[in-house]
This record gives sequence, structure tokens and C-alpha cells, in this order.
Amino acid sequence: MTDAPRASNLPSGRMNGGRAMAEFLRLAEVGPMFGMGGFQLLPFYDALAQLGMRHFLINDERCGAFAAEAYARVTNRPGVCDGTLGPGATNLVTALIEGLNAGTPMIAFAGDTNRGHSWKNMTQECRQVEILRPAVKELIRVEQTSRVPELLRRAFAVATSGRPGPVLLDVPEDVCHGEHDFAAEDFAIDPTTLRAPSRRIRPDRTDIGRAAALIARAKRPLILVGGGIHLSQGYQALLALAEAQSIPVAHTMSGKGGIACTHPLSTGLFGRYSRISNELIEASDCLIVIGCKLGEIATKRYALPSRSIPLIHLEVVAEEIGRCLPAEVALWGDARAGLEDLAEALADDGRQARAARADYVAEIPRQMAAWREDAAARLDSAERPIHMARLCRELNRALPAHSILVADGGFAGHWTGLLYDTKTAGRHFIPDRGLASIGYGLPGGIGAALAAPGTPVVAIGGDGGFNMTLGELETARRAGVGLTVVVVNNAASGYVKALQHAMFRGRYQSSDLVEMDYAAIARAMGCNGIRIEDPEGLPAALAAGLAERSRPTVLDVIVTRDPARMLPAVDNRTVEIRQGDRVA
Ligand SMILES: Cc1ncc(C[n+]2csc(CCOP(=O)(O)OP(=O)(O)O)c2C)c(N)n1
Ligand SMILES: [Mg+2]
Repeated sequence: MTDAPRASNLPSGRMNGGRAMAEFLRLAEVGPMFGMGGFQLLPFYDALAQLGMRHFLINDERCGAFAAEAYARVTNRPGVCDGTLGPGATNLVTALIEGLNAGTPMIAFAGDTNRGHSWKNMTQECRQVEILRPAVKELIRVEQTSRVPELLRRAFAVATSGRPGPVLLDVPEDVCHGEHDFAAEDFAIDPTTLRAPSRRIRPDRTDIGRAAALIARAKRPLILVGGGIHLSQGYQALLALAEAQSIPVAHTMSGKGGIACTHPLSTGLFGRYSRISNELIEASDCLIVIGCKLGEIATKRYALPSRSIPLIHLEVVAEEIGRCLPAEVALWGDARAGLEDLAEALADDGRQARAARADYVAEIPRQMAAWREDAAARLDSAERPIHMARLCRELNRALPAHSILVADGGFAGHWTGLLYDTKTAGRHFIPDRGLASIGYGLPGGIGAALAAPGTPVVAIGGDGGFNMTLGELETARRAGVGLTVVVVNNAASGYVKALQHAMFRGRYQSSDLVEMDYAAIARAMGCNGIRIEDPEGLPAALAAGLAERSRPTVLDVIVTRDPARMLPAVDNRTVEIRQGDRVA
């Protein structure tokens, strides 16, 4: 909506707080919302119905917030979710922290007690504001019905600025049910705050100059890109810099898709799991870190890279720079803006740089080919149970360039982080690396599918994660979502079992799951369900899932039960363990 129709569409007059909430969201053009009702927010639900807005009942508020989070990643517009007083509100916590750590814009509502009776043992009452406050970028307690639009305006401004994040509005029952005479101007909206990033800050010019000088001198510069590239949508700027200056690009799990994985300058994942990137990092003489926190997984528990390699760090949160590794040049700013400025500062050197680095970049496809040859036995494996590498290869083959793969916490995320190839830049791989909870896959897939109708969406996760949230198959079916869910069925909390195998000499405790037929469960729930025990069956099953446009398909993929073979690696590296080590 441009501003003119929005302005002529402003509501006014007497209405309750819930109606004011819904009216504001209507004007903000939010997408489908997810939540579970309770008495406190019912006026909001009633208004949504009257205004014809899309809101989906979810079977667990955490899943509603996961769906909203994934929706926001695909659209860069705040995802909206709600929970009622007490348990509804506390169920939001895990998914809100995912959004907080991943920098995802979200607006969440929690119903709260009627202030006329608070602290008198009301049903469902708890100290939810204290519980939720550290889970969000900002928690806003709405104390007056009249202030609903003003505080929602604030919520959008916070959610979409700087590093975006979730904002929670805690709405007491009497504020939601209470009425006020609103003026049309109360509903004014700043359209720039409806999408992240709402504003872009550029790094200091002197610092850009220093960074450019460092890059110009480097023989083996390497870009390390994190999830910030998606938040900033800096794809073109990244590709332009990498190509103009002949600089290869490695990515974190969250940064996958900064450039296409299939691009000759892409060196794939770096950190805990890597194809060729880790070696390139160690051999580099200038690392350019873009929108990446350099946390545990990216740095192999802070062992990588060596501190002797000069590092340029471009990051939108100033205090993130230097937190895990000292930066020789700190660039505080938006990823896209900073990349554009670097490219401009380096423009004169382009041809010279490309000539100087010709041998260096020519190595990349050769090294990648050598890696692929080494990995071929696993990528092409015909073994039963199915090898995870083969499953990833089949995903690479089956998923078209514009599709979205949502990857759950646990092994599925790491395996696909390592082996899945995005074919174009953009949000085509969505892992929940903010908090790395298991159980994100199915609800995240619902949010992504609703955000990109017509786009093939596949959600992959473990059987443990699926067990946690499989009630949302009902939601997906009700929503008519043609989502393909790949359940990596290893009859185990595999990550835990693999660690018990490696570190505790196979003394397994609470890491086995009972054998289940998830395809049959899906069919019983009115969804499509296919069990796949032979890798040759994967292409047809994936094709059937992608062809199903109006109900979910569960692909129950039977993979190895051997805990010695679960760790995501395509080679035979044995794990060396010292006391206190974390091996994966
Ligand atoms: C909510 C939550 N609890 C625990 C963990 C720790 N954890 C990481 S992976 C994993 C195993 C998950 O099992 P499953 O989903 O079957 O995946 P698998 O490792 O078997 O592929 C666990 C328990 C987590 N990430 N999130
Ligand atoms: Mg499992």
C-alpha cells in the first residue's frame, strides 16, 4: 500500500483495544498470524475475524512463534504471533529467543491479567513479563487502551531497526477489552518500519579506506559471510565485490545463500563442519567477516581462525565487533551499505586485483572438485539404511533454484549446512541457528510456505524434533499448506547418542527412540506419507512431495542407526577426544 490509500483508510471512533491492535496490523499489511486464544485477547481475535485477516490457530504457541519467525525470514517483514496469559505466554519463549539471536523482526502479543485482580492467584497468572523480557529485543507493557497504536508503532520501529528482533507487547485483559475514542491520526504508520532493515547505517569512511587498503594488499583474501547478509539483503553487493576483486566466499549455516553455493567463488561452509573453507581460512592473509557473530560453531569453539590473520569485521551491532576475535578494522554498519562502500573504495584496483588473484581463485573449483571426488562414495552411496550424504545429494537434485529448505536443529541442519547447495542467492536455506532448538522444522516450514505461496518448501529434521511438534501437521493440513517434511528417522536422539558413543564408550542413556512409522502417522492425520528405506526411492518421493500443493507430505527417511556414523562428515576423520572437549 502506498501512503495515500493507507491514510484514507485510517479507522477512528470508539473501539476496544483488541480492535485497535487488529486495525494497526491491517494498516501495517502484516501476513498470516499464528496463535492460540484465551479470554484476554479475544477482542483482538474478534476484530481479526471482522476485518477478514488471516490468523491460524496453532497447537503450541512455540510453534506459532517459530512459524512467524520463518515467515519473517522469507519476507523481511515482522512475523506476528500471540499467546494467552501464563502458559500461552511462556510457551513463546524458545521461539522468541530464536528470533532475538537470529535478528528476526517479530511482533508478539501476550495476554495478561485484568489489572483489577492481578496478584490474587488468578488462573494462569505468573510473572510473565519477567520471564519474557530477556527473550525479546524490547518488551512493551501496554498500560492504556488509548496507547495501543502508539506502542505498536514503537514495536515496529524496534523490530525492524539495527539488528532486527522480536518485540513483545504485554496486553492486560482490561486494556484489550477496554474501549477508547480513537482519532484517525492515532493510527499513523511510518512505512519504513514495516520491513527490515528499516534504515541503513554506513561505516565510517576512514575505516572503509583502511579496510580497502588491507584488501588491496592481500594475496589470499577470503570473505566469511553470516546471517547478516540476509537481514541486509546485500546479495548483489556481496557478489559484486567478490567478483570484481576475485575474493572467494565462505559461509556459516545462517549465511548460506549469501552467494549461490554453486558459484565458482563459493567455498561452502566454514567452522565446525567444512569442505575446503577451513583450510582456506588458515591460508588466508585477510579475512573479511560480514554480518557474522563469529560464535562457537563458526569458529570451531574459538579455535579458528588464527589470530595472526588480519580481520576486517563489518557488523550492524557495534559491540559485537571484537567480542570473539579482535578486528584489525571495525566497520560498524549495514552489510549491504558496507559492501557497496568497500567496492567503491576498491574500484580502481579491480583489474589489477583480479589478475593478481587469478591463480588463487582458479584453485577453488579444483579444490571443490577434489573434495567432491573424495566425498563421492558417500554422496552416491546406495547403502541401506540411507546415508545422510545421499539424502543431501538427492535434495540438491530435486529442489529447484527458487525453493526453500528449512533445516531443524540437530544433525539434519549440520548435514544440509555442509552438503546442501543453494543454486541462487537469497533465503533458500533456513536453519534455526539463533537458538538451535529442535522442533523448528515443521512449524518453520509452515511459516515459510505461507510466506512464499507457490514456492516449493521442504522442511528437514530429526525424528526427535518431529516428535516434539508433530501436532502441527494438523495446522499445516488445516492451512492447506503443500509442505514437504523430511523426517530423518534414526530412531534416536542421534546427536546425543553419537556423543555418548564417542565420549562415553557407548554407554547410552536416554538417547534411543522407539521405531515409529512417521509416514503412517501422517496418513492417519490426513496428510500424504511415504516411507523410504532405499535411496533409489528418494527422487520419486521428493517429486511426489513437491507436487502435492494443498496438504503436507511426510517423507519418513530411514537412515543409519549406527551412532558411529551419525556425525556430519563425508570423510573418515576419527574423533580425537581430550578431557573436557566438545567434539561436535
Ligand atoms: C529443545 C532442544 N532440546 C535439546 C536439544 C539438544 N539436542 C541437539 S540435537 C539433539 C538430538 C535431536 O534428535 P533428532 O531430532 O532425532 O535429530 P538427530 O540428531 O537424531 O538427527 C538434541 C537433543 C536442542 N537442540 N533443542
Ligand atoms: Mg533422530
